[in-house]
Amino acid sequence: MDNGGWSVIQRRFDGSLSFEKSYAEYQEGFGDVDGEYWFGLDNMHTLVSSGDFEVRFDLEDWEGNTGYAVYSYFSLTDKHSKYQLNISGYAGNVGDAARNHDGMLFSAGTIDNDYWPTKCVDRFGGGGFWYNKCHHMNINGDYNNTAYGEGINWGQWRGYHYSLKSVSMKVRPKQK
Ligand SMILES: [Ca+2]
Repeated sequence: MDNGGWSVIQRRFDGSLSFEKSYAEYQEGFGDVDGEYWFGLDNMHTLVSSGDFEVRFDLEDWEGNTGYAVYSYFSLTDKHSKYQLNISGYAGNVGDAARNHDGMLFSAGTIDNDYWPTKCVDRFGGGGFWYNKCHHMNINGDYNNTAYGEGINWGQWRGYHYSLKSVSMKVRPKQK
Protein backbone atom coordinates (compact mmCIF):
# COMPACT_ATOMS: atom_id res chain seq x y z
CA MET A 1 0.00 0.00 0.00
CA ASP A 2 1.10 3.58 -0.60
CA ASN A 3 -0.51 7.01 -0.54
CA GLY A 4 -4.27 6.94 -0.61
CA GLY A 5 -4.53 3.20 -0.21
CA TRP A 6 -3.17 2.42 -3.66
CA SER A 7 -1.38 -0.91 -4.17
CA VAL A 8 1.22 -0.94 -6.92
CA ILE A 9 0.70 -3.86 -9.30
CA GLN A 10 3.09 -2.80 -12.08
CA ARG A 11 6.02 -0.39 -12.21
CA ARG A 12 8.72 0.58 -14.70
CA PHE A 13 11.15 3.48 -14.27
CA ASP A 14 14.72 2.61 -15.26
CA GLY A 15 14.71 -0.45 -17.47
CA SER A 16 16.65 -2.52 -14.93
CA LEU A 17 14.22 -5.42 -15.22
CA SER A 18 13.28 -7.15 -18.46
CA PHE A 19 9.55 -7.62 -18.95
CA GLU A 20 10.17 -10.22 -21.63
CA LYS A 21 8.89 -13.05 -19.43
CA SER A 22 7.01 -16.31 -19.80
CA TYR A 23 3.28 -16.71 -19.30
CA ALA A 24 4.03 -18.55 -16.04
CA GLU A 25 6.14 -15.64 -14.81
CA TYR A 26 3.35 -13.20 -15.62
CA GLN A 27 1.00 -15.45 -13.68
CA GLU A 28 3.26 -15.61 -10.62
CA GLY A 29 4.73 -12.10 -10.67
CA PHE A 30 8.33 -10.92 -10.90
CA GLY A 31 10.65 -8.16 -9.74
CA ASP A 32 10.72 -6.38 -6.39
CA VAL A 33 7.82 -4.41 -4.95
CA ASP A 34 10.14 -1.44 -4.35
CA GLY A 35 11.69 -1.64 -7.82
CA GLU A 36 10.52 -2.58 -11.26
CA TYR A 37 7.70 -4.94 -10.67
CA TRP A 38 4.83 -7.08 -11.87
CA PHE A 39 2.51 -8.23 -9.08
CA GLY A 40 1.31 -11.30 -10.96
CA LEU A 41 -1.99 -12.18 -12.57
CA ASP A 42 -3.08 -14.64 -9.92
CA ASN A 43 -2.33 -12.12 -7.16
CA MET A 44 -4.14 -9.40 -9.09
CA HIS A 45 -7.16 -11.61 -9.59
CA THR A 46 -7.30 -12.51 -5.91
CA LEU A 47 -6.91 -8.90 -4.80
CA VAL A 48 -9.45 -7.27 -7.09
CA SER A 49 -11.96 -10.08 -6.58
CA SER A 50 -12.21 -9.11 -2.91
CA GLY A 51 -14.37 -6.09 -3.73
CA ASP A 52 -14.94 -3.30 -6.26
CA PHE A 53 -11.63 -1.83 -7.40
CA GLU A 54 -10.45 1.13 -9.42
CA VAL A 55 -7.13 1.31 -11.25
CA ARG A 56 -4.77 4.19 -11.92
CA PHE A 57 -1.97 4.52 -14.48
CA ASP A 58 0.70 7.17 -13.88
CA LEU A 59 2.92 8.04 -16.83
CA GLU A 60 6.04 10.17 -17.24
CA ASP A 61 7.91 11.10 -20.40
CA TRP A 62 11.61 12.00 -20.79
CA GLU A 63 10.89 15.74 -20.65
CA GLY A 64 9.40 15.54 -17.16
CA ASN A 65 5.77 15.71 -18.25
CA THR A 66 3.38 13.53 -16.31
CA GLY A 67 -0.05 12.20 -17.07
CA TYR A 68 -2.57 9.81 -15.63
CA ALA A 69 -5.57 7.67 -16.39
CA VAL A 70 -7.99 6.37 -13.78
CA TYR A 71 -10.64 3.74 -14.45
CA SER A 72 -13.48 3.46 -11.97
CA TYR A 73 -13.97 -0.21 -12.73
CA PHE A 74 -11.21 -2.83 -12.98
CA SER A 75 -11.29 -6.58 -12.66
CA LEU A 76 -9.84 -9.68 -14.23
CA THR A 77 -11.02 -13.26 -14.29
CA ASP A 78 -8.93 -16.22 -13.14
CA LYS A 79 -6.50 -18.44 -15.01
CA HIS A 80 -9.23 -20.75 -16.31
CA SER A 81 -10.71 -17.92 -18.37
CA LYS A 82 -7.30 -16.46 -19.24
CA TYR A 83 -7.43 -13.39 -16.99
CA GLN A 84 -10.00 -11.59 -19.10
CA LEU A 85 -9.74 -7.85 -18.47
CA ASN A 86 -12.69 -5.68 -17.54
CA ILE A 87 -11.81 -2.00 -17.44
CA SER A 88 -14.06 1.03 -17.87
CA GLY A 89 -14.97 4.44 -16.52
CA TYR A 90 -12.03 6.49 -17.80
CA ALA A 91 -10.93 9.83 -16.37
CA GLY A 92 -7.54 11.42 -16.99
CA ASN A 93 -5.41 13.50 -19.34
CA VAL A 94 -3.65 10.95 -21.55
CA GLY A 95 -6.53 9.37 -23.46
CA ASP A 96 -8.61 6.26 -22.96
CA ALA A 97 -6.10 3.74 -24.31
CA ALA A 98 -7.38 0.89 -22.17
CA ARG A 99 -10.73 0.91 -23.98
CA ASN A 100 -9.05 -1.06 -26.76
CA HIS A 101 -8.06 -3.74 -24.25
CA ASP A 102 -11.36 -4.12 -22.39
CA GLY A 103 -12.51 -7.73 -22.64
CA MET A 104 -9.16 -9.03 -23.89
CA LEU A 105 -7.39 -12.14 -22.61
CA PHE A 106 -3.79 -12.15 -21.39
CA SER A 107 -0.97 -13.17 -23.73
CA ALA A 108 2.69 -13.66 -22.80
CA GLY A 109 5.67 -15.67 -23.95
CA THR A 110 4.48 -18.44 -26.24
CA ILE A 111 0.85 -18.21 -25.10
CA ASP A 112 -1.13 -16.33 -27.74
CA ASN A 113 -4.62 -15.22 -26.72
CA ASP A 114 -4.69 -12.08 -28.89
CA TYR A 115 -6.67 -11.22 -32.04
CA TRP A 116 -3.60 -10.70 -34.26
CA PRO A 117 -2.94 -13.44 -36.85
CA THR A 118 0.51 -13.99 -35.32
CA LYS A 119 1.78 -13.02 -31.84
CA CYS A 120 1.51 -9.44 -30.58
CA VAL A 121 4.08 -10.39 -27.91
CA ASP A 122 6.72 -11.15 -30.56
CA ARG A 123 5.88 -8.15 -32.72
CA PHE A 124 5.63 -5.45 -30.04
CA GLY A 125 8.43 -5.69 -27.53
CA GLY A 126 8.22 -9.10 -25.90
CA GLY A 127 6.14 -8.23 -22.85
CA GLY A 128 2.91 -9.83 -21.78
CA PHE A 129 -0.35 -7.92 -21.94
CA TRP A 130 -4.07 -8.03 -22.65
CA TYR A 131 -3.26 -7.62 -26.32
CA ASN A 132 -6.01 -7.08 -28.81
CA LYS A 133 -4.92 -6.61 -32.39
CA CYS A 134 -2.48 -5.46 -31.00
CA HIS A 135 -2.44 -2.41 -28.68
CA HIS A 136 -3.19 1.21 -27.86
CA MET A 137 -0.96 0.98 -24.79
CA ASN A 138 2.07 -1.20 -24.16
CA ILE A 139 3.16 -0.67 -20.58
CA ASN A 140 5.06 -3.98 -20.47
CA GLY A 141 6.90 -3.26 -23.73
CA ASP A 142 10.63 -3.00 -24.30
CA TYR A 143 12.17 -0.22 -22.19
CA ASN A 144 13.52 2.75 -24.18
CA ASN A 145 12.70 1.14 -27.53
CA THR A 146 11.37 3.75 -29.96
CA ALA A 147 10.59 1.35 -32.81
CA TYR A 148 6.91 1.47 -33.76
CA GLY A 149 4.79 -0.09 -31.04
CA GLU A 150 7.66 -1.89 -29.30
CA GLY A 151 8.40 0.43 -26.39
CA ILE A 152 6.42 1.56 -23.38
CA ASN A 153 3.72 3.30 -25.37
CA TRP A 154 0.54 5.14 -24.51
CA GLY A 155 -0.64 5.79 -28.04
CA GLN A 156 -3.01 8.72 -27.48
CA TRP A 157 -0.45 10.57 -25.35
CA ARG A 158 3.01 10.21 -26.90
CA GLY A 159 2.35 7.89 -29.79
CA TYR A 160 3.84 4.57 -30.85
CA HIS A 161 7.42 5.78 -31.44
CA TYR A 162 7.82 7.15 -27.90
CA SER A 163 8.84 4.84 -25.09
CA LEU A 164 7.91 6.45 -21.77
CA LYS A 165 10.42 6.94 -18.98
CA SER A 166 8.15 5.60 -16.30
CA VAL A 167 4.78 4.01 -15.85
CA SER A 168 2.96 2.48 -12.92
CA MET A 169 -0.33 0.72 -12.43
CA LYS A 170 -2.04 0.86 -9.05
CA VAL A 171 -5.34 -0.37 -7.65
CA ARG A 172 -7.43 0.44 -4.62
CA PRO A 173 -10.90 -0.37 -3.35
CA LYS A 174 -13.46 1.87 -4.96
CA GLN A 175 -14.11 4.95 -2.85
CA LYS A 176 -17.62 5.10 -1.44
CA1 LIG B 1 -2.51 -14.15 -32.28
